Amino acid sequence: MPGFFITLEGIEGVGKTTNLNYIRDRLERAGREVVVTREPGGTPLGEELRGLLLTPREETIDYMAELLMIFAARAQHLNQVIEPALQRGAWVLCDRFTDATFAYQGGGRQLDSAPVAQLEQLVQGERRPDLTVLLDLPVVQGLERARKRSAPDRFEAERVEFFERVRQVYLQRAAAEPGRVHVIDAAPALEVVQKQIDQLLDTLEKR
Ligand code: Z5A
Repeated sequence: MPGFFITLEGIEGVGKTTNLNYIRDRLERAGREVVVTREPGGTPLGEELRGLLLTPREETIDYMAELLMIFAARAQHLNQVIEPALQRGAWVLCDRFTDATFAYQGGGRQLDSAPVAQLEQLVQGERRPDLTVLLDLPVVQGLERARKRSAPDRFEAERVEFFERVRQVYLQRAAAEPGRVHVIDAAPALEVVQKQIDQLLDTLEKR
């Protein structure tokens, strides 16, 4: 039986990493093989590209160059990690995927969404996540959580308006694809957020 591809999305500090680990633990307890990975990254080449993308630098990275680096990492990640795992029946949990590209490069950077969609088709073919958990939180709250945790990277140094555009694109995508993208209110205490995640997983585990 083919595996199942779950992605976690949201602005910074919404709790993607925390909840990814929570989902992994629950699936493993249910006896599933789980592959946890992230974007940009997930392979040696992808992790090098991630370093280039996230590290603040003096030279401004051209937005199209940024987009192509993200899809270069994604091509490697899909072919080396995600597709083989899904083919052998594993559940893949990925911290961010192409919804992030529509949200950050399309929304945040204000690049036209057409090249993002073209690259999505070129790199992924028909592959899309089976389920996307969108953790939604007001921008100020997300940035507060992220900044308490570590120094800002090249994206986190952006202004609040940038993240407002990112959040809006995420919410638009959720509204356009309600069967795939499930919005979870990430504002309450972690136990309350995880109760919402449990309800979602209960429906999946019947599969
Ligand atoms: N990027 C892009 O531009 N285009 C793309 O296509 C892709 C990515 C794929 C790296 O992402 C950057 O790459 C990202 C977009 C860009 N921009 N940035 N920055 P990333 O996912 O590695 O980085 P991130 O979004 O900054 O993740 P994060 O800061 O690690 O946040 P998180 O994983 O969502 O949150 P967390 O670490 O689980 O939680 C943050 C803190 O909040 C932590 O102390 C938790 O204990 C706390 N927390 C979590 N939940 C709660 C609740 N419910 N209440 C209170 N406190 C909580």
